[in-house]
Amino acid sequence: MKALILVDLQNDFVAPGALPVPGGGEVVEYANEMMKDFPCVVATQDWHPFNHLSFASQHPGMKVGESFELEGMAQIAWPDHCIQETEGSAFLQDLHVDRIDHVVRKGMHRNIDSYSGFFDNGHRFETDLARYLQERGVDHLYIMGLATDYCVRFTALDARSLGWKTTLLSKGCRGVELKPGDIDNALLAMRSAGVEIL
Ligand code: VGL
Ligand code: ZN
Repeated sequence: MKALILVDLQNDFVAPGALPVPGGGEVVEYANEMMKDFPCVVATQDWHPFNHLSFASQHPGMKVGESFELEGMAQIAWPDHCIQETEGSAFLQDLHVDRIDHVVRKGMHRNIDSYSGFFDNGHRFETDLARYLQERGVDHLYIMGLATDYCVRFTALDARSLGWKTTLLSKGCRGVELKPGDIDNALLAMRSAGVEIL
C-alpha cells in the first residue's frame, strides 16, 4: 500500500508566517488533490516549545540564519516558529485536514532540532511514524511539503535508510534556499539516496 506524507504544511511556513518559505502557499491545492488518491495520509507538524534552542532569540546577540553548534551538531538559527498550540503551528487553513489519517509532531525537545518526521537531527529520539507506516502495511512513500531543503529532505533520506521505496512529489515542495543552490543540493542528495524525484 502507498502512503502520502505531507511535511509541515503549517501557517508559519507560509507568508505572513514567521519562517515563510517562498511559494509555500502554492502547494496546498496540490496536497488536497493528492490526498484523494491515497488510502493512507500522514502529516507532520513542527511543534516547538516557546524556548526551543533552534530559535535565534534564545541566544543573546545571535542573528537569524547564523550557523552555530547545538549539542555538538551544526544548527541554523531560526526565527521563533511553530510554537505548540499557536496559530503559527496550525495546519494551513485551506488544507483538507479531515483527509489526514495520522499526525506526527516533532521538535518538542528543547535541546535538539528535528527536521525529519522519523528522528531528531541526532537520531536520538524516534517518532511513531515508522511504526505507524509498518502497522498500516505501507511499502511506498510519496513525500511532499515544506521545506525541500530541510524537513522534506531529511524525512525522505530517513525513509530511504529505513528501507521504504520513496518518491518525492517535487511539484508539491518549496524550499527556503537560505544559500543559493540549497534546493538543488537537497534534490541531488535525495536522488543519490535512491529517492525517485517526480
Ligand atoms: C523547518 C526550519 C526549521 C522545515 C522546520 O519544516 O523545513 N525548517 N524548522
Ligand atoms: Zn522548526
